Amino acid sequence: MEHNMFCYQCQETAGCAGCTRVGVCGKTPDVAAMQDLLVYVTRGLAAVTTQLRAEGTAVDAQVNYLVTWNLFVTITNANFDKEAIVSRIRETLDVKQELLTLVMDSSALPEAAHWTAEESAFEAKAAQASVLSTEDEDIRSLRELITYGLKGLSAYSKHANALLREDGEVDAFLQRALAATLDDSLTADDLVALALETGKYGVSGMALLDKANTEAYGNPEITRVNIGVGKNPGILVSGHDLRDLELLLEQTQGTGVDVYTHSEMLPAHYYPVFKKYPNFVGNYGNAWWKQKEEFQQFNGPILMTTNCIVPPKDSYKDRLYTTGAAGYPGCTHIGEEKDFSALIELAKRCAPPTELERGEIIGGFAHAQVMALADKVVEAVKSGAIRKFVVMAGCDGRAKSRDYYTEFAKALPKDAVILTAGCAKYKYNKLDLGEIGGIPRVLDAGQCNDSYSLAVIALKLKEVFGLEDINDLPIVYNIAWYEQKAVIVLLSLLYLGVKNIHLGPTLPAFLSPNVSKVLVKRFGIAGIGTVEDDLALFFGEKKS
Ligand code: SF4
Ligand code: SF3
Repeated sequence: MEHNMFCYQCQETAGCAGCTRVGVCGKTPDVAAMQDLLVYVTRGLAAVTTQLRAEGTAVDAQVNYLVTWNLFVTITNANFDKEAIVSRIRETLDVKQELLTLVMDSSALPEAAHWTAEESAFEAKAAQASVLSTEDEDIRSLRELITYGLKGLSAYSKHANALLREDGEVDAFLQRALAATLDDSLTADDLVALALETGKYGVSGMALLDKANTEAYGNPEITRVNIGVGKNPGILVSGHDLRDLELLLEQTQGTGVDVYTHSEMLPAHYYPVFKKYPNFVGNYGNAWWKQKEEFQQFNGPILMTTNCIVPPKDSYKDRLYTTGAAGYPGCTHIGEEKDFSALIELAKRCAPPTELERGEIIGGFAHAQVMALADKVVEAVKSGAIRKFVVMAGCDGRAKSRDYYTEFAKALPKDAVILTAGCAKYKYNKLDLGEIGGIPRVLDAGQCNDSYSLAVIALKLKEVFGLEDINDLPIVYNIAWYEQKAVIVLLSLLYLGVKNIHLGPTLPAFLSPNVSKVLVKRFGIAGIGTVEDDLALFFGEKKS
């Protein structure tokens, strides 16, 4: 069958199989083609840098940034701007050709390492660089599983880089693994091993970002975040980049413009350093997929620092700005000088945000805060006041089937505590689920990358309880996924030995039947069922 495009990297892919006409996310075939080509030339660049390292030649940090930035651009809902993507392809080809001259032995390099062309040839080449160009479905599945994990890892690396933190080993692995997805000599077993190794570096990448964030902004602490609005005009910041938020807060001081977080930026409120800004008012709205209504009602400028962008309505498109890896055609992109004055000036002419709701949500339960409460937590577990923790981290999305997570949270036994991170939390973080002995029943560690905190908490509890196996803890995993950052979180958990993870609302379309079988057999990965059945499975009982 003729396809206009092929993409199956996210949970909302058409028919749980692949977007072939246009992306459910709004990605058009021409943008999809340039994203495919960007991934292809980045794989080629990674093959060159991997060879250079093998020959003992150092690779410049700027090249590492180029690789991670390129992959980040191709994450679901990050960048819809064809021109921006084409210019990254050109830059990558230039850098690659220059580095190629330093390679001593280029005989084993794949075709992608050598390929270069004028822009007029990009479209034809993109068609050959499609995901479907790998014919064996299991090899394709594993190559894409690794690639999507690396995209997630790139996003987290880039955030750490923004805070002047880097890990050369993570970058070297990332490029080696990306290059390996071009290697036809690798078997399915080799690629399964590489996927797990990707998880290992996923843990390192998230640890690096955790260190970068906490050193820059302090350890997250229990915080009540206002979800109402004030009387001043405001700027709404979405995405995951805390450094962008910090710069915006600096630049808005004394301007009379307030700053609100949206979706994955909510956890910024939990960090001590951000609390010192008097105009950092609260969180507005919900997870990314509700932005069409909520951005319209916000009335002021919106800054998207990363994914997730929904193609904007005309009614607010001129108020939508992008920065970093994010982009949308027709929306102003703020460059690396991070001059936000245009947003501030626009905000001053805008009405204050329309109130959506009132109240507060509580969060800030990253690893240091939970460990500060360790005695209380351990006591509650020992006494039976807390029977189980349910990790419900991950992504939210627009699929109706995701109501499952709200219903599941509501129906949980009253002695169960939810551990969460990522925008999945919006499915239940405004419910009144109460607390157990002063411990709220929803413990929000932060953004999706802060799933690392949940792993640290699990490992610490394992130590405290003197257990041999992380799976002996009273913790079950019911994770929601949408885009590729969730893939690196999943691979990281698998690397840490976590078994029996439930993944929903549907299993990834990019897992072939055989690859799924391996994941089921080795790790007990499963989908979700009905709320009742899953409660029975996790707790051995029906609804409470
Ligand atoms: Fe489809 Fe998801 Fe790819 Fe968008 S990112 S084109 S929705 S699979
Ligand atoms: Fe959400 Fe896009 Fe994944 Fe960072 S903002 S968790 S979906």
